[in-house]
Amino acid sequence: MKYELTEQQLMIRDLCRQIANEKIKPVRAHYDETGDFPHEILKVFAQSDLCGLYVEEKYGGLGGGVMDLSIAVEELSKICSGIALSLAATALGTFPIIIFGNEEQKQKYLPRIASGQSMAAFGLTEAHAGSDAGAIATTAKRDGDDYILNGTKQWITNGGEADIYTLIAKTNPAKGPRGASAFIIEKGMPGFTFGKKENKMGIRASATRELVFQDCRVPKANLLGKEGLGFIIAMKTLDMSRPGVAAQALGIAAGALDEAVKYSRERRQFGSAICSFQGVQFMLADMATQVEAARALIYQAARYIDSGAKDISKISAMCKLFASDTAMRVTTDAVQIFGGYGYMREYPVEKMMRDAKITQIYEGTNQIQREVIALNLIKEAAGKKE
Ligand code: COS
Repeated sequence: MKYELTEQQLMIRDLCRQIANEKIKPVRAHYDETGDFPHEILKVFAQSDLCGLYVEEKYGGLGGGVMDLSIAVEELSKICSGIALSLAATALGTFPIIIFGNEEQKQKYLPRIASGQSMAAFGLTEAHAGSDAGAIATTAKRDGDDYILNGTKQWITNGGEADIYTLIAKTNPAKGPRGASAFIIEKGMPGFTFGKKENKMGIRASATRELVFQDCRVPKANLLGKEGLGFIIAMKTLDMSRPGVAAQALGIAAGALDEAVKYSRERRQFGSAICSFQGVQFMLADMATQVEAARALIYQAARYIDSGAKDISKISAMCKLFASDTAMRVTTDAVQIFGGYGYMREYPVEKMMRDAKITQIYEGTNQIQREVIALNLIKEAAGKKE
């Protein structure tokens, strides 16, 4: 299939494919087993100019957008979505600066991220505020030219490894979501420490950690946008980043499909390769069709976002929903095609199935995606003239 990719996008795809096969494949089982953070691979991403794909050239990036990032994440995730996630989660932490940062903030932080010198992370979720993002309890109290932050963020991807954190906290708790604001926080600021490192079912090569703020003093210059804009910043950031999760899910599904096709040609039962059995063929056909449909939707969403369109919530939620459900179905079927071997750690498909699950959960559960899609549909219908 041709996807009308630009020269730059074809280069990104081929480079990521090469890195995934040559550098990541030999070590993915090790990182999955140990849960260690793959610093050596992150260095390769930096040396290969992959950290600034979506950052403007004037800040040291390659000037691409969500589409370029999605292509990279898809390719890397075919081999290890846990390792690919470091790149996607840095984008999630960087989008608030790209969308809402002032010139000074962009000049200070984007070149560090684009060069790979610093990773970024996004801090929204808390123990009692997951789907209900407006219920966060972390506070930021104004004190002269500073804010004083108190609270704990939970399940933060790249937590502890990133140097730059975009964080949502309440500056006016009485105002609900309208009382939230967004800040740029740097590792090492007094009062900012890291809590529990999570031991996860999948994407084990990614770091997931608590961020703890105890009277952490943050200069006013680190406020993103204006006070009270935090919830909108979070929502717009998620609108832009969800295709990245979708691309991760697509990569997992496509990787599992490749493995299943290969295995079905090698594995013999009843005197024939199992790919000659219609029961297996029907499964492979459904898997391939779902993968292709997910790719079409993600590329459409990414290109629409990159076009500068404003009404991106619905398509962004749709591609995340569809691709992650696809990843779960396709990886489960891949394990089924491998049979007993698929359940064993020696084969890669059980890892893919474990990795797939989180894509239905993070950056908004698929139940939240359905709600976003439905609310936008209803809003569109209400705005239409009869
Ligand atoms: N873009 C811009 N503004 C948005 C928006 C978007 N995508 N989504 C909501 N808003 C605005 C609303 O228009 C509303 O503005 P007003 O105060 O002017 O009316 C405000 O934000 C509050 O919106 P709403 O009332 O819909 O908020 P809810 O508390 O009902 O929550 C959902 C809405 C469920 C969609 C939101 O909480 C959400 O996305 N939750 C999932 C969070 C998530 O993905 N967490 C994963 C962890 S982050 S990695």
